[in-house]
Amino acid sequence: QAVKKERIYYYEQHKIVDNFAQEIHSGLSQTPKRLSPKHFYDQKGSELFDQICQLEEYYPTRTEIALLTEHANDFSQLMGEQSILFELGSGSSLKIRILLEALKPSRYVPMDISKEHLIASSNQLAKDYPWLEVHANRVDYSQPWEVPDFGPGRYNAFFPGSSIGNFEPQAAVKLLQQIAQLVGRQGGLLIGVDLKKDKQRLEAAYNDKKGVTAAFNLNLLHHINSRIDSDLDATNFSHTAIYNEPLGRIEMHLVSQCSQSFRIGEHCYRMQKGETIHTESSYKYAVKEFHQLAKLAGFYPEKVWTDTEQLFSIHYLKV
Ligand code: AVI
Repeated sequence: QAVKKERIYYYEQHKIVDNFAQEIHSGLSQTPKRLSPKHFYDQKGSELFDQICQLEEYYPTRTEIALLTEHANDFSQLMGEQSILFELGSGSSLKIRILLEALKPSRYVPMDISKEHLIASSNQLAKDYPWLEVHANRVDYSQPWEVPDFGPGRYNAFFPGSSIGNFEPQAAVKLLQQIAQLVGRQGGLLIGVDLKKDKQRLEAAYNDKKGVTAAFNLNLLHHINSRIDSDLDATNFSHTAIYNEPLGRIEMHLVSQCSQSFRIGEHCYRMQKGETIHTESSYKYAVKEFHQLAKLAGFYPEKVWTDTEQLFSIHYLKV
């Protein structure tokens, strides 16, 4: 059921269950301990992520924006005008603006977990592009979701930022399958994917000199403290990010600086000095590898764009 909010339509189709405390407990009960990267993004975490995107070492954002700007005409030819455009994890408004201006879709359907962010950014876009109908959908990708049916038309989805890399490959295939269903036959997906490259460059991007990525990682502990009564002390942890070359992924961890025990809610946990909590994986895919993944999900690769340094790729996939 759509609700009209100022300039936009807003939908919250499925009941989004808040499993925060339970997810934290289940992650910290595993060996090795792990927490889902989706819990990075409270207010502070989202601000820190915006800062990461501006860092000199963090090449993905500016490289993707340059690619989008350079090839905007290609996208409108491939995806067609007057289409229905979904955006997954509508985080960066700069990227979507490039695409909206090139494609001039009749409907824009941003999908995001954060209600406040979703409504605020949707209203701003609706204000700046008065010709655009905006249908904001609140969605948690880790729970079953569906979006309203908009009837016949050309459906395309946009999934920028290499966020697909934060899913385990099996889960990534599942999510791509859901997107294929969303856009239907003849539909397409424009997706940004970070490329494999040398270890040094990758590790520098996740261990920036200013320590913003470290603050982003450690903020997960502050986020837990703010939502659950606990005696967790973030100063007992440090940030590390390493490239796990055999698995093709950057791994972020929080390293326990001492032997410690802490309580979160009614549960107690122990950690040895040097033991870690695995907080994020960021998979990197060579073009061919990503094509394989996309095919497993029922897409076929139509076109791919990369920058001259081979840092980042944008794929257009078709169902
Ligand atoms: C959102 N995601 C694609 C980012 C990444 O690069 O995996 C999250 C991030 N983690 C540390 N820096 C940025």
